[in-house]
Amino acid sequence: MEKEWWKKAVIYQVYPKSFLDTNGDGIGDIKGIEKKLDYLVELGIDAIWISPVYLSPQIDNGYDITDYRKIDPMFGDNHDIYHLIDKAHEYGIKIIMDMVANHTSDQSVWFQESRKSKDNFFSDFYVWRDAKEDGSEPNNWGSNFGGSAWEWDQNRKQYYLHYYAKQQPDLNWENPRVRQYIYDMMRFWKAKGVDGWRMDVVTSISKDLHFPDNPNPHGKPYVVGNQNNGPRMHEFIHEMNQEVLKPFSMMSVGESPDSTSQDATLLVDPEREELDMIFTFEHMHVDRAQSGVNGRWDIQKMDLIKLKKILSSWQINLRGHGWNALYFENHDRARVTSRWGNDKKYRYESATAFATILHGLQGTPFVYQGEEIGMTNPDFEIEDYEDIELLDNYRELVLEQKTISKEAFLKAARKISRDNARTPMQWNETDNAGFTTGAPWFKLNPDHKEVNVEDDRKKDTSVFKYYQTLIRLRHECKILTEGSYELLYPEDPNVFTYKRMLDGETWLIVVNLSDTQFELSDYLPQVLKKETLIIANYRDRTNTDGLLRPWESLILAIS
Ligand code: TEU
Ligand code: CA
Repeated sequence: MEKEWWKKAVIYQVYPKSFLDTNGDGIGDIKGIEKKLDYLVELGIDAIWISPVYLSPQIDNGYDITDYRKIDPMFGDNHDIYHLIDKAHEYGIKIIMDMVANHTSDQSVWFQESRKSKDNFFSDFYVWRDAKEDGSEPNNWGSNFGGSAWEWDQNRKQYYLHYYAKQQPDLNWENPRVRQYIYDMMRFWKAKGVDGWRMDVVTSISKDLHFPDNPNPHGKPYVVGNQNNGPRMHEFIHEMNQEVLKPFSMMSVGESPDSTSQDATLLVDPEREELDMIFTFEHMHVDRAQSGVNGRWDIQKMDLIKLKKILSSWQINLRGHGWNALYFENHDRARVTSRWGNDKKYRYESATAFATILHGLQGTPFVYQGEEIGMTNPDFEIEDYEDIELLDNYRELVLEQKTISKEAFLKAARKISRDNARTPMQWNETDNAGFTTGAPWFKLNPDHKEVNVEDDRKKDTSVFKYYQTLIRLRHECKILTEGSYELLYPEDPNVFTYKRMLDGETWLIVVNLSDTQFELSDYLPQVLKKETLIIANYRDRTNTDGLLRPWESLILAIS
């Protein structure tokens, strides 16, 4: 296998539950992924990251795992995934599995045993602490899904820690046996042919064992914080690298909610032998109000100047020190066309504009299912949503604490909630969009009559075709993988312009992220000897004359 194959690759994320159902039970399955391999080959991607398909009670859609080595019957069986891995490899596609090792499901045998007593083999597999004298939680830490991060266990008469739902107890990585069990599980999947790992909140595995209270400026009962980059994080990740990733050459991309481009270099510096890439959250918070009482639900208009600044800092600070993972969408993010684009009047244009920004950068682009046809956020009502994060936060903030109105919460949910990306994949214009012949587990986006794979691919303005070209460029043009980066016009609030340079060649990426038009020449060098259009999302663009129209994007080779 080519070393560092992922540097030239584009990786496609499948959220299996919503991808394709092949047995009519309304839930996407592993056979559904296999059925669409030829579609993915046509798109041109190199690897698939599959969100969790392991045995799970599905409290958090599979991010609560009961058995790491067993496929949940809802998705098929182990044989199905082995078959998929082999088939994908025949097509030249690599398989990246999701490793959720910060926590398990409370149904896992490890936890079931752990809660039985303080002195059995599994007792120390989780983070248990005594109550304070008054019986309350060990500290004021909050869970990401609302309430305390501690849950009382009547049997052990102790609290256990859970950064997410109370059905997702956090593993105790201080215990070497926990770590060895995880590494063994990773070797098991390597033996089945898995090529790499996406590591769920891997920066949370080391806890601050002093358990200090979090600062509480708004006087809340519980506060989320201090969950990442704990004291032994680098040590644990390095150990995992030495035990599994390096000897078995597995690719790794770690989810890293709290890293800035400065601390990221420690995680991805090849010499430190930790991870190949990380997913930062920094650029995804440019529409979050600072110091809001309601966390992610206090939103504001997207700040393009800030987005440019953050993406540029990652391009520059990681260059020569580590590799970027590039994304705008995944199963935790809304559809970018609706979130930051104009999904009504300029859906095709804004979908391709964001794609151009992302695929023009240095790093490995990740495409989330449906992003390649410009799928949008559905305008759901509260009753339509399924996600535990959204529903628990709604109950706590709107109904209990009343710090945000129902209207404001719903407005935010329609913009940024995770469920926006989890509606079934839209394959065609039929009633269930070709996703299932049964009753879908989750409501479809009503726009599937207009927005679907079959129709998109027939159009001149096809988001899919645009992605095909971008992905081909990533494979063929060294300047995209290796070229240096320079941001132009950092203070321009509407247009994102940057240069990539390699061996005397310069590419200019110009993307209008607004409904307004501008003089294109304002964004080009004053003297242009030669210009070659590499890609453009307005089909009538053949040269650099005229206006830069709403959401217009282009890549030019210039000299
Ligand atoms: O997400 C981690 C994470 O930080 C999210 O809670 C994020 O803050 C939020 O979704 C933004 O709205 C990972 C998984 O990707 C997510 O699906 C899981 O729910 C979570 O871990 C727990 O496993
Ligand atoms: Ca099914």
